[in-house]
Amino acid sequence: MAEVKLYHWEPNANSGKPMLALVEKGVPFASHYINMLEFDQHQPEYLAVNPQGTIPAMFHGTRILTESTAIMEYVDEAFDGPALMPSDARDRWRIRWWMKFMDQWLGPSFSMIGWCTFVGPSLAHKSPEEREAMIARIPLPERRVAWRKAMFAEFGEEELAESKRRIALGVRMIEEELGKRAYIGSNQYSLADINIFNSTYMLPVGNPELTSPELTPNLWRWLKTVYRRPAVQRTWAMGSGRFTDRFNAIMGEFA
Ligand SMILES: N[C@@H](CCC(=O)N[C@@H](CS)C(=O)NCC(=O)O)C(=O)O
Repeated sequence: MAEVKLYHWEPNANSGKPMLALVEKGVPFASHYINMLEFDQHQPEYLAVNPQGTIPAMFHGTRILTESTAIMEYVDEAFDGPALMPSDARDRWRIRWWMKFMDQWLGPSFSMIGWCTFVGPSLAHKSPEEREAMIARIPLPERRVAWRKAMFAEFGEEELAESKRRIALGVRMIEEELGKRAYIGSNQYSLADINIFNSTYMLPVGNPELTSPELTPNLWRWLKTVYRRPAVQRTWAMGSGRFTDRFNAIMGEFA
């Protein structure tokens, strides 16, 4: 079998999606940790893999794949193991609807809040000159804008308020969806669950005002079910630091 090599950061958001899909399918892979906070993703060695300088990226043999959701679909189709898409056309459509919703509308809001409260402050120890030099190496103009805002605390009040509005609304929508069926988009665990879990698994500690057994019983039941999956636990055990610590703290509640 051709070797699979995954370039990823922590099991979180976009990096976590292909990690979790590979582990669910039982596909062995070589893990290349990219330290996003040290800007490994903008070093020439990684730009040779993905010239956009974003993670994740995956090699399957000599084939290189980018875009986290598209990689998950590839993983599901290219390898044996449990199917991560149902066979019913309407279920497949719902799953794709939810993944698009997360990737285009809700995910960027989670990301903005995370960059404002965690990613930016993690680089506060670097001098302004060092930060400017890091920004200058970023290939995508839109990522330069995001990094500048994070590093120099320049996110505007209006855009932060809009992200918070989207998160509150998104949580309500997921709660309603999970009142209709066992998982997101269908009655079987699928790529939509992997996609959405990667951005919502921290809600119990990050947004307890939005997510609790009382406020969102369906979402709570789903989080507990997904946290308990062996592949999910194996994936988060591959992480380091704050993300895995938080995962383990919440897992403690769900055990
Ligand atoms: N649409 C891309 C987005 C990739 C992306 O922006 N990843 C973030 C990490 S979650 C990243 O690489 N950030 C580092 C940077 O922008 O320098 C995907 O889904 O793979």
